[in-house]
Amino acid sequence: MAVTDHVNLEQFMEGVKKRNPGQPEFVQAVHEVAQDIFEFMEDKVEYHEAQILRRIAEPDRIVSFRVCWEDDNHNIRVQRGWRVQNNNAIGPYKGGIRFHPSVTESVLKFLAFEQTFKNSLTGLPMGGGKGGANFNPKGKSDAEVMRFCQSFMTELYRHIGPDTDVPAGDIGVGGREIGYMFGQYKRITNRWEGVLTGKGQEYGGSQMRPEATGYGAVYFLQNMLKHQGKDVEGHTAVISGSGNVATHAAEKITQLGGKVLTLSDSGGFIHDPDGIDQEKIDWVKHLKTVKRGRISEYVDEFKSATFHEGRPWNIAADLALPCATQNELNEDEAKALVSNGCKGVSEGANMPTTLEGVKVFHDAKILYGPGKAANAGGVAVSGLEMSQNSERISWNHERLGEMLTDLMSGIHEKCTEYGEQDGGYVDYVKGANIAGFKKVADAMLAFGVV
Ligand code: NDP
Ligand code: 2IT
Repeated sequence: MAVTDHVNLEQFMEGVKKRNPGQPEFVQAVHEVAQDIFEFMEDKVEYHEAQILRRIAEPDRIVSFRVCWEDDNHNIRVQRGWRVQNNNAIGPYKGGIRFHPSVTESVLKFLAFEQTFKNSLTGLPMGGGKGGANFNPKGKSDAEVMRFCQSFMTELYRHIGPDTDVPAGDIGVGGREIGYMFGQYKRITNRWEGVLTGKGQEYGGSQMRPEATGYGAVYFLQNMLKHQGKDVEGHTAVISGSGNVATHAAEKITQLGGKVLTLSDSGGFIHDPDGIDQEKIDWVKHLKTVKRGRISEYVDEFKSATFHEGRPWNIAADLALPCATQNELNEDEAKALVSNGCKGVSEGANMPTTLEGVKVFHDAKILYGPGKAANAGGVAVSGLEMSQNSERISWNHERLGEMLTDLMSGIHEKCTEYGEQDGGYVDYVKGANIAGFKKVADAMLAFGVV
């Protein structure tokens, strides 16, 4: 076939499925992007000729490795670790590390693929990567988590570096795990350098990184609402998750005068009709990061709330922020949100809504901010942490807060540039996909065939 006889979307997706058997999450993420990019590329022969989308959907490199560690009962345990380096056209690979039993190569490939577009949207020089292991930190002692992190880094260190690949946190990886991994990297290499972000304040971390993803997802929502002349104030919100992203999203919704009704974890959700105010959010943060407890314990402490199995999307609210994990909001749940009057959805998590669920939001023409735009505040502040480490400087909380709000407004603007439809409705998925793709694609064109 001549290069200009380019394949259509269906043929492209057939190829992706064939080359990635048993990897449904990766195929789903590529499909969501390819739908928009094929339309965008229709009259752009140079992208077809250079096979740009095909190249972005083929990770530059995947490293997979054995992670051995000893538990407190002296049993030898074996896990599998990965780093997926998807694309470094516009900067060093950058993206989180996830420790969760559900981690597979497919999950990490979808996350690294999404990260490539997300990082491009921030406007900062960062490529896309993701890593992790099928390790379950739940119920493990600090000493076990430390030994696991050290063993993980003993292999990972040779594949990363401040100008090569800069990991950070994600599900199951927070301040504690980043500390253990940074300590091991430094010990092996004898170098203090900004190789990880999300570090503690004492050793080069950004003052705003813990809050950045959740706050950013709310700023993105605020931008979407403002575009329609509305605001967060006076609105109710349902939020899933109770980790880093969910608690900080709840905090910012509350600060802006909204009322948060739910939080969740893998055991179920709590519904507090009185609202989850700052005092309750602080209690949840302590429960999750210090006591490492379950969200069901909330109802023992706060009598206004009830605990339910399942997910919170049937609770009526004006706004919804899925902040737990992928595919946690399906078609029926999307329909329930819409019929209960939901006006806006902002994704703190990565790909939390199924493709069918996204269609429901688009058909109903409600505001829908996809993760790669809405949750980009986290990696954006990671980018600022990288700059601070390279320059040996430190910005304060206030300055970083201004930078984060500017970054989120900038991402919103890029989405509207490419996503605004006739009649004024903004397709934020299309806007994010095209704006994110274009920068990476143009850089790749400049490099020739590599
Ligand atoms: P945390 O580990 O801090 O919290 C994860 C939360 O999601 C917990 O409440 C957890 O419940 C819940 N959860 C995880 N897996 C499942 C599951 N399979 N079913 C139901 N609930 C689940 O992670 P983060 O808050 O950092 O990450 C949440 C989401 O945000 C992820 O999709 C992540 O990729 C995304 N994200 C994170 C960023 C960051 O800066 N941290 C940046 C951008 C996106 P439980 O305790 O029961 O496991
Ligand atoms: O999904 C994500 O953007 C993250 N987990 C954060 C990545 C980062 O490098 O800060």
